[in-house]
Amino acid sequence: MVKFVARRALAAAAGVLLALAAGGAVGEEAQQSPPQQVAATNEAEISIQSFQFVPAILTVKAGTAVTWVNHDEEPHNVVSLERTFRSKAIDGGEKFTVVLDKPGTYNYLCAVHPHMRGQIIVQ
Ligand SMILES: [Cu+2]
Repeated sequence: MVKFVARRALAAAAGVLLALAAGGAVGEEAQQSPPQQVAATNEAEISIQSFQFVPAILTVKAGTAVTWVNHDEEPHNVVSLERTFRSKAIDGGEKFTVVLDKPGTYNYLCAVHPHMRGQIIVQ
């Protein structure tokens, strides 16, 4: 009887130790997991709508991927006056993306409709 009680006590103590060990392990795991990282938002969008670039002037940080989205039904294109980039015809619903790494001012137009002009300032 005494032996039996001792065993039960031992088992209970072992159970507590196991629980503590498990708890400790979970705690360590939580501490070791890396902090949540927010995805870099180095992306910007320019709408082509009603034969205009919106916004006409866009300021971004160097390394930003700038995407033009043509919301018109007519095809447009995007041609850098500094010859930094030049898209093919962007059909309605299509997109064109360029990554601008170097700070500076980039002027562009739609060669199909040269009155359509825009500017991107890369900081
Ligand atoms: Cu156009």
